Amino acid sequence: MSSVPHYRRIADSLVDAIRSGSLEVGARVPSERELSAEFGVSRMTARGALKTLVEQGFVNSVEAKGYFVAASRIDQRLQTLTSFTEDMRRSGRRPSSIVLAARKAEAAGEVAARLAVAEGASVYHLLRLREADAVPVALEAAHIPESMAPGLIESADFASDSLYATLKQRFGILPVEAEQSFEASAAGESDAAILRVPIGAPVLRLTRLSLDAAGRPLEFVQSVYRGDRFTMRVRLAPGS
Ligand code: 16G
Repeated sequence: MSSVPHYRRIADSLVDAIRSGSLEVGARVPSERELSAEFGVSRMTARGALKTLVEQGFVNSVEAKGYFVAASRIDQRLQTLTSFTEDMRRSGRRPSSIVLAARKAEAAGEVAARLAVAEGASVYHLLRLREADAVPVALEAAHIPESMAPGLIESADFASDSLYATLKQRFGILPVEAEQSFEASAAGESDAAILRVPIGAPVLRLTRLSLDAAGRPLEFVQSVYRGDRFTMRVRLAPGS
């Protein structure tokens, strides 16, 4: 008898089927009843296997309908200072955006402090729902001092244009250094509606402060990333 618990063995064999493509994204996963018959285990064991797969993000549970193979997660490398557009292209996905706000605003509070501008200074506010293969995956609220890129909002259509590419091509500036933070959180009512996840679904709250080559703050971004769509990955160097 193997020491691997039955539920684990069943979960592993379903993961193999998902990885090999014999169970495709969106396909229905065998039900508790079908798994218990196929593997000769109790319904409770079969349920344990399905629960494990949901927790690992391989399948979604749809109430009263069953279990379905989830779209695979976006493998987000954190080593390099790249844009959403570049990240999605690298992972073989098509990026798009829905612009929810693109306007001039007065810097206040944390935004002013992080961008090191005076309260009331003019900043661009760009709020975008970011999509990967037309699926909403992140909500990004960027603030950019107007003085860094005068006319930025008017000079591009951010439904299709990349912010970083626009900054580079039109203004000759690039973020060359950034500090990014991550916090686990739960989607509130409005984030949930925009990201099309249930209220309370896991999300990551990210902030990024990017600096240009001269060390000047270029953008301060507060983002909400869907917890079920990303794996954040970083390579660690040996400690000293
Ligand atoms: C990334 C950045 C964001 C930046 C955006 C530009 C985070 C966590 N990431 O999503 O700061 O504004 O790329 O993307 O904030 P774009 O060039 O595709 O518009």
